[in-house]
Amino acid sequence: MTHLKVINPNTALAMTASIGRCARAVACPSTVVTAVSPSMGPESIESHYDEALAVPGVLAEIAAGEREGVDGYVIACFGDPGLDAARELAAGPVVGIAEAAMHAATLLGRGFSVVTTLSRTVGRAWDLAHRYGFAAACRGVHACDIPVLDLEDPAARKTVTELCVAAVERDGSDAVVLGCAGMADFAAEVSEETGVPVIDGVTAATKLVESLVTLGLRTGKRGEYALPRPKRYSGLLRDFTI
Ligand code: 2AL
Repeated sequence: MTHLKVINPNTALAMTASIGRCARAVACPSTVVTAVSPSMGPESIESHYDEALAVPGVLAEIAAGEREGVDGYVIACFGDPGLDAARELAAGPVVGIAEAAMHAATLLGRGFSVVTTLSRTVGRAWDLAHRYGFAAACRGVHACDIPVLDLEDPAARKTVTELCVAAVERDGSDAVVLGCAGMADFAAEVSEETGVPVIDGVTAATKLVESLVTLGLRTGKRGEYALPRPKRYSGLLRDFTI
């Protein structure tokens, strides 16, 4: 049995439930998927401030997962908050949804478009495309200007779908990457309307982590991703002392 922990770094529990359903829909029958939100943090992540303050909650969930013997983790927010720090804490693989979706997109076509939430998140998506080595394949990042928690509204699905169709046309893309975990259940519909593969990072990261665990591959612990050196943490962060 493989135990995967899918961490929604925001505290919106309805979104966590939807993320869990999407991950379970693609996981093998022998894989147990636990979907969680941290006990502290922002209710949605759509700024650098939100992202920075989401990271302690994500790391607390990774630390708890290590005590529970979790085999691998998905960080289910498109900014991939705390990814490197999570890898330092975890023995098993940790994959972010932006990272997984961009990797998958480049296996399916030459160029992809990202459709994200607010305009202010466009820069972060580009930062990640550069970081992961996919800046040349990323043909455009487009914002629907719908806040994360409003994606549940049925009208949002239509707006996102229309933007994806326009993005494929404008960018000449071969694939679309959905830029928010709140769009996880949009992929089939958007794919039908655009006629191109549409990658939701939650499902892509779930299958990627599951594959790495099946292959017996774990996070490299020799250097940068070794457990952090023990030291005191003070104030609100005192419980983060290793
Ligand atoms: C996200 C996401 O995936 N979860 C969240 O709270 N914010 N991404 C985004 N582009 O706004």
